[in-house]
Amino acid sequence: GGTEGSKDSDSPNARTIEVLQSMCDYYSRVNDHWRVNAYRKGIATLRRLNWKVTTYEEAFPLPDIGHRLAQKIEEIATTNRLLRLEYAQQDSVAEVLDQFLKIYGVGLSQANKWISQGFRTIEDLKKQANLTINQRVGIEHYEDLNTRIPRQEVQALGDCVKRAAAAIDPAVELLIGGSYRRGSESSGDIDFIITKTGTTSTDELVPFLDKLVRKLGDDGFLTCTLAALRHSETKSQGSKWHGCCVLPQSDFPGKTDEHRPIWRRIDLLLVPETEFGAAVIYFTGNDIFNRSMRLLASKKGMRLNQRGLYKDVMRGFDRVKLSEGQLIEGKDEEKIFEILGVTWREPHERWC
Ligand code: DCP
Ligand code: MG
Ligand code: MN
Repeated sequence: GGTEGSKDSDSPNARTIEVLQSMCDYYSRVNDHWRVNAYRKGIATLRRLNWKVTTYEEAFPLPDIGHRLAQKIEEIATTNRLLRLEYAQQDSVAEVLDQFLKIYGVGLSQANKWISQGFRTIEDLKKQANLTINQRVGIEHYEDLNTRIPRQEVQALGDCVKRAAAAIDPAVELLIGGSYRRGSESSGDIDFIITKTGTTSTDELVPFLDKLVRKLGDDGFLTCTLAALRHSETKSQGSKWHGCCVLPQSDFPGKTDEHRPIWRRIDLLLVPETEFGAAVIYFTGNDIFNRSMRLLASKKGMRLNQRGLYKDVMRGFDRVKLSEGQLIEGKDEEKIFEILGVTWREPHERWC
């Protein structure tokens, strides 16, 4: 405490007290009440002394100082530090890092930057002025966006989107991919693949997406835009939209009790019909399954990406790609499996 602090600096055991107090603060944070109490008593004993305790043998006989505390006092007096405390501090930085990495859109470098600036909690970050708009969304809705979406709710959210889409253009097809298509009981987000018969380019679907996003925004279904990327900006990965949505109260599966609407992540991917099969494979995943499919294609002299399966891809040293090759199949998911010589795997079998 404050007044005791000024006394501590005069004590011959000032450094020992300081380190033990940090250890005590740590135990207090992890709710180890028994140790907090033991440390407080031991620290009180040291404060009353007018001589410096440097060895275990000197410390142990003192009131309220046991075997372990006496060892620590000797360690601090001889090395000026306490390894146990340093471990505890490292653990807590690792925990903070974990927490920061769970903020939507935050990577290792941003998380480390905040830690080096002294931020330790989500609350600390909330008070900080210069956050990007997306970081602010990730922080303000930290709990929501880290809560898995029950399958039933993915379905209900999907129905809202499909209803709005049908009102704009009934010929547009929407498929929920990702973990939902693999049959997961819960999902991290909702992934939509959007196409229309006869389309050969994403651009043909852009006006539809604009209308859909506007309508769902007006309905209060979409709550924020995190990224809206045009074809030209995604290195030909199609046009996509990332944002958040909430389920209208009236559509909540389950029913009666008051639900606070939970913010959910939603991704919308536009693909022309000619690329639909390859896009569905990609967006169904999982990521490890995707990697193994791509590797297989490359071993067979082909190339698979989210737009299609290509042949005659020329590769040089270290399998570096030299030419794009010729498109073999993009439209039909099953045909891509066939051409690759892979037995068809149902989406729920694609966890690896
Ligand atoms: N994907 C991929 N590689 C990445 C990211 C995504 O291959 N680095 C593919 C496979 C995923 C799909 O995109 O299954 C959707 O991405 P999500 O991040 O939404 O992952 P999931 O839907 O599989 O899981 P979650 O329930 O966490 O959303
Ligand atoms: Mg997903
Ligand atoms: Mn997603």
